[in-house]
Amino acid sequence: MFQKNVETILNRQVEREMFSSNLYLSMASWSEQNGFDGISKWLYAQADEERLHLLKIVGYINERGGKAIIPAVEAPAVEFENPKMMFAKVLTHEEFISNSINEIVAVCFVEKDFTTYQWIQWFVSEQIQEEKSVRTILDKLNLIGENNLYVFDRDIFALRTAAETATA
Ligand code: OFO
Repeated sequence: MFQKNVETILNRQVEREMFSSNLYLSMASWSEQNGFDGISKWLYAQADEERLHLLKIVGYINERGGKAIIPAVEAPAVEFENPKMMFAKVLTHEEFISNSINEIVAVCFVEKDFTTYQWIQWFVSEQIQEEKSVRTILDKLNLIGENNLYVFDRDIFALRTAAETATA
């Protein structure tokens, strides 16, 4: 049986994934406006990925006989200081999402919903990868400094492709 508390916290996650997708879309758009085409491409792809996450949760809630709610979400920021500060925000946000997923795991455990407990493990692993790839980007930004952003922007998409190949 699908417990109400599990349904509620999964719907909360639908909202958070939708916000994540919009946040990265806004960052992608800012990057495009400011000439960072590589960063923008990375963030557009990330926004698409977050949308897939929310669709996965919507599908699961409905499949279990619950009711997925498509929410209105808070508007994301539209201005960012620079790529480094922006990616620092991405990391903070992903850490928030990891905590949010862990809270779902905890609710599944309390409710003894071991089906959802097992299903949500995909998100647990995904968060490890997402945090890792953003940390790699921040390390590179720290190494190259502000003067070599052109090179970083040219090469950033290769980092995404490399991370995807490693986890395939
Ligand atoms: Fe960035 O993460 Fe979705 O889950």
